Amino acid sequence: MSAAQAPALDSLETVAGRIRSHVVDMCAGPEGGHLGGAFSATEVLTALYFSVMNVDPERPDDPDRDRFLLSKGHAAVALYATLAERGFLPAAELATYGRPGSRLMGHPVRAVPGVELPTGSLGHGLALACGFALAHRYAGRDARSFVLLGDGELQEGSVWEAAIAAASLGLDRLVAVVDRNGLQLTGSTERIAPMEPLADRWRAFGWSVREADGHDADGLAEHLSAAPWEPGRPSVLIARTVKGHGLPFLAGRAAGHYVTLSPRNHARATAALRTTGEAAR
Ligand SMILES: Cc1ncc(C[n+]2csc(CCOP(=O)(O)OP(=O)(O)O)c2C)c(N)n1
Ligand SMILES: [Mg+2]
Repeated sequence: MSAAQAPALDSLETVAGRIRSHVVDMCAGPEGGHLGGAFSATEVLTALYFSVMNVDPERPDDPDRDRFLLSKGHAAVALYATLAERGFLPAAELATYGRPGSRLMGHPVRAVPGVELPTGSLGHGLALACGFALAHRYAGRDARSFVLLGDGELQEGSVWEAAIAAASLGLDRLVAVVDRNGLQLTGSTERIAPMEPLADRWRAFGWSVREADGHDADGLAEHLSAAPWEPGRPSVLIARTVKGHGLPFLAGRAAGHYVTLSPRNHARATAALRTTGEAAR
């Protein structure tokens, strides 16, 4: 592990708890936020930024840094909270989220330190990450490129076009994670457009595939650190997650996709997180 990786004084679980707490606060503001998909992705982001990726908030433009793209850019609140916890931006700035003049908008833009490219229009992140991986190869750099996709997002044809390109180019420094929470905007992914057997689909496209508990940050970190899992193949980790994980009144419900938390629900969410945090200690 290089000096640029992981100021791992706290457990990944503790860090994930702090990220969730920031997200809840942001979602109680006037803009609201995509809380469900932020909470399903929290451990993936925690593992990447606090254990796996070679990034340094003091040198955000280091050409050798690993790259990350939040292809499911609507989960911006989780990314902002993670970047703040990792030191890319002041935690106090999170209070500006969604307010006039803030650089923390509903979807991430490059004005935010640590954000590589703007995302939010689903279906583009994998192709962009392929571009990073190819550029690194041409430059002779060892950096890895990570991208987080939503499972509903997989309905975009451009994802599979990029999957074909990545495999045929043998981009084994490219690592995709699918947030497999089983829900998209309006309901169940399997009812709207069945994707199973998802792992076999990726394998058929020439990718090296693993599946894991998407809320076990340590397990995720182990898998992601070890990528590439097969030389010459891009890697995809299917992270089994729950949308709104950790909030009993929203978990697993499409209604949690986008919320503006009322003062009452803000208090309920904060209490639920506190209980989870205490149970973890
Ligand atoms: C091209 C495009 N179409 C539609 C949307 C609107 N939209 C935002 S989130 C979302 C659902 C995404 O579901 P999924 O990828 O499963 O994300 P998650 O469950 O992780 O929130 C949609 C349709 C968009 N951002 N981009
Ligand atoms: Mg989903």
